[in-house]
Amino acid sequence: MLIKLVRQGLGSIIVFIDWLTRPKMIQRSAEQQARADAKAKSLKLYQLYACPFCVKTRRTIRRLNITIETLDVSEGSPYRTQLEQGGGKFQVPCLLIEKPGETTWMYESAEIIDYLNKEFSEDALRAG
Ligand SMILES: N[C@@H](CCC(=O)N[C@@H](CS)C(=O)NCC(=O)O)C(=O)O
Repeated sequence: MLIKLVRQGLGSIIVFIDWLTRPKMIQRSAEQQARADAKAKSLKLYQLYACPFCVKTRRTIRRLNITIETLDVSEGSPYRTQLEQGGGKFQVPCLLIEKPGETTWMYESAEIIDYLNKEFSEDALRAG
């Protein structure tokens, strides 16, 4: 109970600091932004609002100026079950990457951030 309260308190502080220090969004040409928006549609982020690793991942998403659907996996949420069954374990953040004929459940914030930075770089977007 106490641990849960401390966790929630720390989580709220992290979210507040994140809000105060929001990263600047990169700007693209309209054409490149349309490519980025289309590409981001194949992604979903399973997450918890106040989880520090999720905050870190959402900061990258904001900086990259993309919209990725976020699915909250709080207790009782159907997305929690989806994550456990699809990805094989309960851990957030987890990025679901859906490509024709291929589904990937990517865990580990560092790996997700690295993937997003590469996929949404100007060069990758130009290459299509
Ligand atoms: N090394 C992982 C750590 C992620 C992590 O510890 N996430 C916590 C939430 S902040 C979690 O999902 N814990 C599993 C649980 O609570 O059962 C990362 O960087 O993504």
